[in-house]
Amino acid sequence: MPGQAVAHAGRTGDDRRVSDYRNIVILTGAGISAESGLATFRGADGLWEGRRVEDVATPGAFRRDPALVHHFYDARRARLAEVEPNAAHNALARLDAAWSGELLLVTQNVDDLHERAGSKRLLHMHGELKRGWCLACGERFAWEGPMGEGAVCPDCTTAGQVRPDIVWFGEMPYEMERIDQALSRADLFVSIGTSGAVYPAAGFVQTARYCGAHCLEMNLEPSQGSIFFHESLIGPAGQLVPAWVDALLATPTNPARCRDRGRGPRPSAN
Ligand code: BV8
Repeated sequence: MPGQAVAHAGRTGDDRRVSDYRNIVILTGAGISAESGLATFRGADGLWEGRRVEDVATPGAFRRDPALVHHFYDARRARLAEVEPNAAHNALARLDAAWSGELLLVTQNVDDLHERAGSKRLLHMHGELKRGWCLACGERFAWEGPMGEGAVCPDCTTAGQVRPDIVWFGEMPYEMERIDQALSRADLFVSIGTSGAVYPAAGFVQTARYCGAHCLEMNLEPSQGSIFFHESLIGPAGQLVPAWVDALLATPTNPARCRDRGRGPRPSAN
């Protein structure tokens, strides 16, 4: 497997064989879209570079200066037309199509590269650039092109009350019950291209581990939560993820050893 492997030996949950995995939860961050040409948040040319998060990604910022916030998100939405999913996105879509067990891909990203690669069992916990939310009627809807302050709601036709359907700091991420349910059933938790700086996403590894999952991260550098992972593969996602998916799909799952969640302890190995 390319990339430098750092195994944190002797932690519970690492006695698993690949063939034991049935239920998988994958978390992705901005790092998985970096090789497609999308800026990350904290990198050198990071999205937050020169901008205070508070000025563009909080409800307060939108009340204070909606034009600035719309400009920030309109530019990112327009950029999507100039980029394509990369080998890491495509590999996860392949896994989604081939994996017979449970699989949930939770992305912090608001870009549309996972779905353009073909991932189906996917949820955007921080919203999507290509969706809008009308604060007048509460409706949410697909949105293409610039939004701007004068945007008209396609449902109630109110003008000027449409905001990006994106989770800003201080706002509750989407589908947290569904995510917690999947984490509690996971045999394998995989984190790809995220710095582990933002909660509640940064806490998923602890929840998954606590529930007995084997935890693996693939990242260009150890994340802030690296200590909680059983394994860290350090390198570019575009290389690590396809090789990891190939290895996983090449391993016949051993249903006998798979943990039937909630139906008694897993049969002993020997
Ligand atoms: C909430 C949408 C309350 C907007 C985003 C506990 C402790 C401390 C603070 C908190 C806490 N709980 C809550 C908070 C506050 C806050 C928070 O976490 N603050 C941080 C800064 C300390 N959290 C919140 O406000 C959350 N809401 O808690 O609500 C609540 C609770 C209950 C009920 C009601 C309310 C909401 C947070 C969501 C904010 N919205 N995104 C937008 O996109 O514009 S967060 C945004 O930043 C992203 O979605 C993502 O989550 C985060 C960025 O992180 P990454 O994606 O990891 O990107 P980053 O650049 O940091 O790292 C990239 C990584 O990739 C690097 O490690 C790099 O090495 C690697 N990499 C780069 N290239 C590659 C690569 N890896 C592999 N291959 C490569 N090629």
